[in-house]
Amino acid sequence: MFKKILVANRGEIACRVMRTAQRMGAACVAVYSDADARAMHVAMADEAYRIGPSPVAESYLRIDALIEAAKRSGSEAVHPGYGFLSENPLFVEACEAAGLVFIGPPASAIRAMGLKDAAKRLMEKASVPVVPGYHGEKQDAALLAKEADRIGYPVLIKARAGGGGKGMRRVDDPKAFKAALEGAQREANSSFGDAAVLVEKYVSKPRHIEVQVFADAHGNAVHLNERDCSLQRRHQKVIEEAPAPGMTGEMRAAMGKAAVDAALAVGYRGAGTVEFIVDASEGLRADRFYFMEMNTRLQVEHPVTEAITGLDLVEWQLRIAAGEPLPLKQSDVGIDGHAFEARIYAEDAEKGFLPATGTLTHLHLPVDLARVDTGVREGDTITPYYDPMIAKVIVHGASRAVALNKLTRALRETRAMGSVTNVAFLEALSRNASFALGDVDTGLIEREIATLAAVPEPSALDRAVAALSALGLLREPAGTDPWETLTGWRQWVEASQFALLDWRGMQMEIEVRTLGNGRYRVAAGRAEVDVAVKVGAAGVHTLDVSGEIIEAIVVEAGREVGVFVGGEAVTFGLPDRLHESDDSGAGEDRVVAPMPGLVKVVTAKAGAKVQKGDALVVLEAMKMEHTLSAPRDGVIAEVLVKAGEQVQDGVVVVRLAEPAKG
Ligand code: MV4
Repeated sequence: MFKKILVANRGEIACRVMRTAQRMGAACVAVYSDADARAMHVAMADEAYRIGPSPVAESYLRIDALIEAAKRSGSEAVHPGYGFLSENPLFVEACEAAGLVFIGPPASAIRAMGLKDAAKRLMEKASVPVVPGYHGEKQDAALLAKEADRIGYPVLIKARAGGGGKGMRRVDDPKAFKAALEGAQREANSSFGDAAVLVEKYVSKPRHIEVQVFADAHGNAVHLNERDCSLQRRHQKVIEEAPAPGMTGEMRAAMGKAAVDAALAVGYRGAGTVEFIVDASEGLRADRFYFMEMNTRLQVEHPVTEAITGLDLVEWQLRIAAGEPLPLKQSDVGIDGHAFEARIYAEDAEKGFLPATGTLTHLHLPVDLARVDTGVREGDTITPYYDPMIAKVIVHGASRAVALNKLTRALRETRAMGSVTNVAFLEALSRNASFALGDVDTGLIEREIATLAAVPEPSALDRAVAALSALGLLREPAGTDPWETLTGWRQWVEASQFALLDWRGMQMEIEVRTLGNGRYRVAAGRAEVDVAVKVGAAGVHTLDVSGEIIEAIVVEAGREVGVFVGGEAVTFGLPDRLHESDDSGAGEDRVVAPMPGLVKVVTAKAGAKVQKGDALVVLEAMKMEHTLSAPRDGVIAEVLVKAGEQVQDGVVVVRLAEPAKG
């Protein structure tokens, strides 16, 4: 077994690989970019090396820097994780040239599976079922149109160098073929630098079922059953499960054999996944699955396979890379129960799943109910440089229904503040009726996105609890002196107090009338709520609302308060009244970042005279540029940021000198 392994990745997969490697007695070397200098995977490692600035092209994709770090650290092997260089044959060859063991397949296998058309030709030779279609080298339009007629409409045009659905065109009518072909070729050329396409019969009601395979260096190969990844949105997997609902033993054996044949056909070694598309229009049938592609890496969703087999797939990778034979024979591989994985992302489901950023001012993950693979901790910042994954929640149960119920409970227990997340969307999806029945297909999310992504207005109780928190009424009494417990903003009107809350830019004034003995009458808009509160520790309080006893978790983090009641999660902002009521215009002495982002340009200079509207700082956020301008004429007192820095929303970037008196 290796004594020292360099993990050429970041985030949750780097942590996950290190967990197994360290358990097996190997020292782990982490690599990090500037943005990751204090990241969790660096903290977990036995040693760590900086590989460059934050952008991936200057760090995690820098083959020379990674090889250099491996040599300097005396690593024997390199684990690539997934994404980044994990399927780059040049990286494999660079490792081997440097005398390092690449923990993964040979470069030849990666190349063989790299182009869809060649891969499909190879699979046909290995008698692996492929979608009826044309995968040839010839690309003239007339031939492709003739092939489409032979195949029979509807057909799908695909980029041979494509992946994840990019460059795909469905064609239902022969008259539309030429235009669709030209569009697909243009997109393929611009996205992949390769305009070649293949034409396939369109598989109706497609399900994505993939088979985990392992092969060693001694000619052995096994499969570790299948995973169903049909719950996708724009070709991004959202929730994965194993085994596939509706799978029969006969079909599992047929798909498993096909996957093993595919691996053997390319001289595979290590962990791989053979992706099939299944025509589920008449349920799952053993004669309706077709090879799509082979992923020559460990996949994000591998934990659901681990959950139902009881195996550690990273341990298998390390053992096989060290020359050991497969730990099990096919007959030893079993299935126990059912597992789901939900991917928690910093993304805004209501804004087309736009990636979000932010500092996780509060993060509570359901570690009591689920396996949680994460690469971030409370207080860490999700930056725009990398995939905004926060964690993977993996649950297991004796049956699919038990496991799905556990997934819903685990998602209800998940709390995050400081960045928008997709947790509410995932929880709604886990409770979707079709999904619960196992009636999954790749179009489910798109069909039901409106309800799944809807963000409900805060209830009157949510607003009441937030108001009590904002007024400091949920803090355990600090002492006997009433001034000690005077916290937060309050306007004393006889027996009434007012809290100002902000929810998604909408401000609301909430009146709280103290009735004594922990009882309050709260006027939240048109609704009035009578609530008795038993203040608990660590933000966990017990509410009595007209006789109903409800637990409320309340998290105060900076200028936000998170209210988690009855499975609903709502975050309110606490506007700074002082800033608001200030009439000296002092509020206009500061230019603040309106959202988290990257400082791209700083034109402001201390001492310079500026006019209202002059550009001072350009921020890049959400893949767009935002210019922060001077709020008034004046003189710049202080420039507080530099180009290249990350800033959170609300951070002061420029301060103007106080206007001259008089
Ligand atoms: C298909 C298909 C229907 N017929 N091929 C999407 C990306 C890549 N994984 C292959 N994809 C598809 N290929 C034929 N001949 C439908 C899809 C497809 C899909 C497949 C699996 C999971 C999700 C999907 C979402 C949209 C389209």
